[in-house]
This record gives sequence, C-alpha cells and structure tokens, in this order.
Amino acid sequence: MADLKLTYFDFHGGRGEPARLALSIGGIAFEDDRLSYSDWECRKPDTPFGALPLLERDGQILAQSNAINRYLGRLTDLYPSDLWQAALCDETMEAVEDINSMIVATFFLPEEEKKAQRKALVAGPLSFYLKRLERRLEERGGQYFAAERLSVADLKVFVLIRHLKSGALDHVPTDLVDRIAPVLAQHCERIKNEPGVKAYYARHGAAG
Ligand SMILES: N[C@@H](CCC(=O)N[C@@H](CS)C(=O)NCC(=O)O)C(=O)O
Repeated sequence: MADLKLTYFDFHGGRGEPARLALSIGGIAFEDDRLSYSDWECRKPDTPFGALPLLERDGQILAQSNAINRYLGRLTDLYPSDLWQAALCDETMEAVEDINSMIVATFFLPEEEKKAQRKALVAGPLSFYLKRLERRLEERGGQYFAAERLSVADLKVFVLIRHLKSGALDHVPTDLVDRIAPVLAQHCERIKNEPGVKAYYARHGAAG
C-alpha cells in the first residue's frame, strides 16, 4: 500500500473533510497532516496552486479537492465504476464547489459588505443551488447522489450542508436548508449516521 498523507486545515469541515472521511471509511491508514493558519503561511509557496487540500502519495503531490476525492473514492470503493454514474458523482461535487467558491468569496469582506453579499447569496444563488441539488437527489431516488449507494459526492454534500446548518456562517440562517431543501437536510442526517461517518467523528471526539 502506498504511503498517503492528507494535508488540510485543522477543523472538521471544508474541502479536505470528504477525503478524510473517505480514507477513514475505507480503513486506509494515512498521515493526517492538520495545519494551523500560521503553519500554512510558510508552506503555501511550495504547494502546486497555493491552496489546500493536498494528497501526498509516495512523495508525489496531488492538489485540487475533487481530484483527490475521485482518486480516494476509487481507492475506497466510494466512487462509481459505471462511467455515467461516475459523471453524476462528479456533477454533484462540482456543484458543491460552485457553492463553496461563492461562500469563500465573502469570507474576508468588511462586515457590512459581508452581510449584504451573504443576504444576496441566500436570496439568490445559494438557494437556487440548494433546490437544484435537492432536485437532482430526488431524480436519483432521494437517498444517494450516484449509483444508489454512498459515494464521495454524498460526503461532499454532507460536509457543505452541515456547515450551512451550523451557524458558523453569519447571515446564513441555520434553518435555510430545512426550509427550502428538506430532502437535502434528510440526506445530511442519513450520511451523518452512516456507520463509517459516525465512527470517524466518534474517534475524533466530535459531534459529526
Ligand atoms: N479549487 C481548489 C480550491 C482550494 C482552496 O481554495 N482551498 C482553500 C481552503 S478550502 C485554501 O487553501 N485557502 C488558503 C489560501 O488560499 O491561502 C480545490 O478544490 O482544492
């Protein structure tokens, strides 16, 4: 088995979390390299695109969260082998990336501007994407985003929805998902209760 190291920030969420979950569910040993923001400033210049997460495999580096998710999904049987189902899994992960990019763009704004932009996101594209993600899930049976079984797409959506519901994002109502996309909220609960996901958070002493 190759030597694997996953590098990401030291919190239970974000673009690196689906990869940590996939490795854990797949029972694959890896070095869980968690950086503080001050460590990151020193390491950033030497990374391929100046961003995390990174997966190191036998000394070689892979960047871009969804490339990492696909690779680890294949390694852990959490990525569909059927080409069409794989493409549906990708579609979901890219849609989540669209949402992530919109949210991240508000992180470092002055308070008043952040408030205005987040309210506009909630009223517009964020709600639109959540409803459309829900519709895609329903079209595929309402349980999983691809191949009618757990995949890295479900893990990525779970991490996003949990974040939106957590209250960590000022001006994004914690009941937004429950109100406008209840099937996504149910999906989030279901994935949280997947045995591998539960076991991961229990090991890390986190609520999940
Ligand atoms: N397209 C990239 C985006 C990566 C990205 O923006 N990562 C953020 C954390 S989620 C980051 O490294 N931020 C710190 C920085 O840009 O210095 C991916 O999906 O991996």
